[in-house]
Amino acid sequence: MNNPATPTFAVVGHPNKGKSSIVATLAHNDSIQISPRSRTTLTAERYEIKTANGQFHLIDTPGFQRPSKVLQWLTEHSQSASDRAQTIKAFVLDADCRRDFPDEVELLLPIVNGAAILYVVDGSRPYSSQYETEMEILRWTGEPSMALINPIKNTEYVTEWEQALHQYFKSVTVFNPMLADYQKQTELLSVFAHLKLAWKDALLAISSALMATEQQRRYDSITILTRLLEDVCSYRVEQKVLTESQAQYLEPTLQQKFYQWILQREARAYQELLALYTHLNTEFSIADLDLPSDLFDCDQWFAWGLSKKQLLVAATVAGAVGGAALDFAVAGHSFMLGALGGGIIGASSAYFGSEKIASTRVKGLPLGGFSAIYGPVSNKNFPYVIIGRFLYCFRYISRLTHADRRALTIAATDFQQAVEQLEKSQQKELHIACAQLIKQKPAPNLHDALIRLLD
Ligand SMILES: Nc1nc2c(ncn2[C@@H]2O[C@H](COP(=O)(O)OP(=O)(O)O)[C@@H](O)[C@H]2O)c(=O)[nH]1
Ligand SMILES: [Mg+2]
Repeated sequence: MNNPATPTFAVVGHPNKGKSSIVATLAHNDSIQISPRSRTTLTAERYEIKTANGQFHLIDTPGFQRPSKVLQWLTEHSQSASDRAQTIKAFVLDADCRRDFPDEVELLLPIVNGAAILYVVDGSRPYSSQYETEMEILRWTGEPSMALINPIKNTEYVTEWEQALHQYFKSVTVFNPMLADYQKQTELLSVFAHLKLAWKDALLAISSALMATEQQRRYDSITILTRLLEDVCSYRVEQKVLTESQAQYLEPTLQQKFYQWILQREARAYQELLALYTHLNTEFSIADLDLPSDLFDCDQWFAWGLSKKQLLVAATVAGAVGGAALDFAVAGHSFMLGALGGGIIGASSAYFGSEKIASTRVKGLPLGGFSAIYGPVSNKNFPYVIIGRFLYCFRYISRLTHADRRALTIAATDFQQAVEQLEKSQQKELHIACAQLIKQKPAPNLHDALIRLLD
């Protein structure tokens, strides 16, 4: 039995219309079974969505199997419209009905117990009057309801569906569980707030809590990135050796150890992102995305980090090229690039240490022998590459709905655009923070500088 104060929705409809997908997306639960085979969901499953301002429940149900026979039973057992809700109750309690119509009993039971109705149809398949039987049965329950058109393959029949559904439902909306972002999800709850006044305050409070959670997740994502940057930019491997030449000989080994650690640290950040967005069953690897995946191949860096022009700007504002002589407002201006092009580009690539990511140093030890140290990263472009890769993965993971078990594609140049869209002072703050990281100095404004990249 439902607590009548807890907004509860039964997601119902024909088999294979995306009911479980919609529940997965709204419940942020990627363990819910979704399948192209019908009758994957055999019993009604309740999912509790808890927020700081209260909870709501979603009930995934099996699809209608024999609606005509069910409506026939109902009609035979009803005298007039005034007893229809009672007749539905009698139907779910009737032992013969439970045996003959297990799916319908399973899907109607939560509604009898006070759940509101979300009726799901596929907008890429034509409407037909066979659905009227299902809608008629739902109308008999007398419970508040809303229709969701899921455009599974395309939107070809959406208009036709809208016209038909409006005959049975006060509210009809297109809802694609694969793409529905946070706004679309909370919008759905807000619409429902106006369909059932008893739940209005609760649903509006839940919507605002969900919005706040989304903002918090964005903030926490940047915390994950900030820690990642601090870790990868300060990391070094060290090994004791007997002679200086042994240290040089060791460089490839140290380098490999170093690279491996950085990659593992980066992968850990992506796992943290997945967990933050409750994608607990999603396999994710940056190597699976259709972009250069080798972090240590500097030739591929323009796919991730700043453009050449942006690197020049960064070098300028971080104070390495031309010092105070270059005003940030003109840095990167096409006139300046044209006039000074070669020289400045050369200077900035010297500033960024174009080829090497890090190098080996050898240090004499007080008690004899030497220490070979690889790292930390000296290439000033490196933080931007890490940021670019992270933002790419952030966009992927934060937009991935819990119904979507496939891969998304996202433009690789997003990071360069995000930097362009910052105000000059914000760009400057970012460049200075990145330069501080490479200088092994504290970068207190790093989090603030990074979070603006999400806007
Ligand atoms: N492309 C696409 N496929 C969808 C969408 N919604 C559901 N599907 C697919 O349709 C099939 C049935 O989905 P499911 O949620 O299990 O439907 P249910 O039987 O109504 O619970 C699955 O293969 C889903 O991946 C959608 O919006 N877009
Ligand atoms: Mg299902």
